[in-house]
Amino acid sequence: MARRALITGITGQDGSYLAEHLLDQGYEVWGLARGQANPRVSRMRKLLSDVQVVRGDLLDQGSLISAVERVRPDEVYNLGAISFVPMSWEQAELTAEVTGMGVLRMLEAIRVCSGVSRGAAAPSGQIRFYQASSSEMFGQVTETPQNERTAFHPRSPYGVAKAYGHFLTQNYRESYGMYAVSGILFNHESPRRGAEFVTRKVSLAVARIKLGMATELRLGNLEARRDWGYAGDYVKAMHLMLQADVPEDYVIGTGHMKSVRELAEAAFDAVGLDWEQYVVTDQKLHRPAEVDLLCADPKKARTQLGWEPRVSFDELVAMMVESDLRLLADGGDPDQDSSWP
Ligand code: NAP
Ligand code: F7E
Repeated sequence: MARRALITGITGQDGSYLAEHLLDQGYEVWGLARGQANPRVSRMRKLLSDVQVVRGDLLDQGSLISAVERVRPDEVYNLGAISFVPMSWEQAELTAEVTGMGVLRMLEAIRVCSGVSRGAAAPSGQIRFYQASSSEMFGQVTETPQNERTAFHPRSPYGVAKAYGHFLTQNYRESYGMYAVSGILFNHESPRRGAEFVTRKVSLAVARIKLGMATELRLGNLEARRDWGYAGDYVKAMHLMLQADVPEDYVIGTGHMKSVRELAEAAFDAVGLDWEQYVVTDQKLHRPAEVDLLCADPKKARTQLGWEPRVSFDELVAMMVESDLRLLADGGDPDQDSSWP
């Protein structure tokens, strides 16, 4: 019988790539989707017609229990979150509820449905749980590069909520013997990245400028440095983590960092334009507390899981710019559901 996976955050960037990867591996894939008329669900159904949808919301404990009872998954991937860092200052409580408490609700749904209790041995054939932790937990970094033992100093309500989810996942593993792990993923991008994140904001603006549809690109802090990789590579690490004999947490990244300035330069270069002619900096786009740099040490994932990123920074930037040029040239609107590449 096919193994069954339940993915929260199925309408997001990672949900789509993970679902494709698991379908390729022969899984029966279920996606948890919220809302009664969520346009992102219709968009997802068009791209991923083999994914089955179960309704649920990370804010609603009962809905998660019902979803786990209905799907009876072998593996649960908790990717659902408020994931845009600036929004976490504007809606800090909602971020805590979805990105933080949502992890507790999902773990409880699994615990209750599997009949796990304190002190008793975890049943065999238990549901394996993956939590989407984030390099944002490192925040104001205490060492570079960052590994699984680096201390956390989150700099946003998002980072704080992720740290709660991270420690809780570890706690359920230690308290109940549950197979529950976190992947501490560094920034990963793709043509399916939301338009609010800096890489996609840049690739869309470069495409618009090249096609004569825009004349400038407004950015915030150009000096921030990130370790950017390709989402299609990173979802493979999520799956590998749940296949390991022993449940452990892993850092996933490339080990190389670039600044936002270098990102803009590479993207404009890809279409033969000079970034300095078009980029305008805007103080309003700076954050109340910035994460100045993030750089992964992915040695543990390489040696224990055999995981390696395949797509380089330059290939990623070229892929995103080319995809947005095609999308806009074909009359697509990145904000409309049907235009998701
Ligand atoms: P994304 O594109 O922003 O997707 C977020 C998903 O969460 C969407 O499917 C959204 O569904 C869902 N969601 C929001 N509120 C929800 C709720 N109340 N109940 C259930 N689902 C809800 O994020 P992503 O880039 O794919 O990232 C996936 C996960 O990895 C997130 O947890 C993110 O925080 C984490 N992460 C991402 C990165 C990265 O660089 N991409 C790095 C580290 C960690 P709707 O369509 O209903 O809004
Ligand atoms: O910002 C700077 C900004 O919004 C990257 C999420 O997936 O990765 C992501 O979080 C950097 C920051 O991603 C603009 O100040 C400059 O330093 O693309 P971003 P993020 O905040 O790193 C982590 C790992 C996650 O877990 C999150 O869910 O770029 N920056 N100018 C800008 N950023 C944006 N968005 N827009 C600008 O105009």
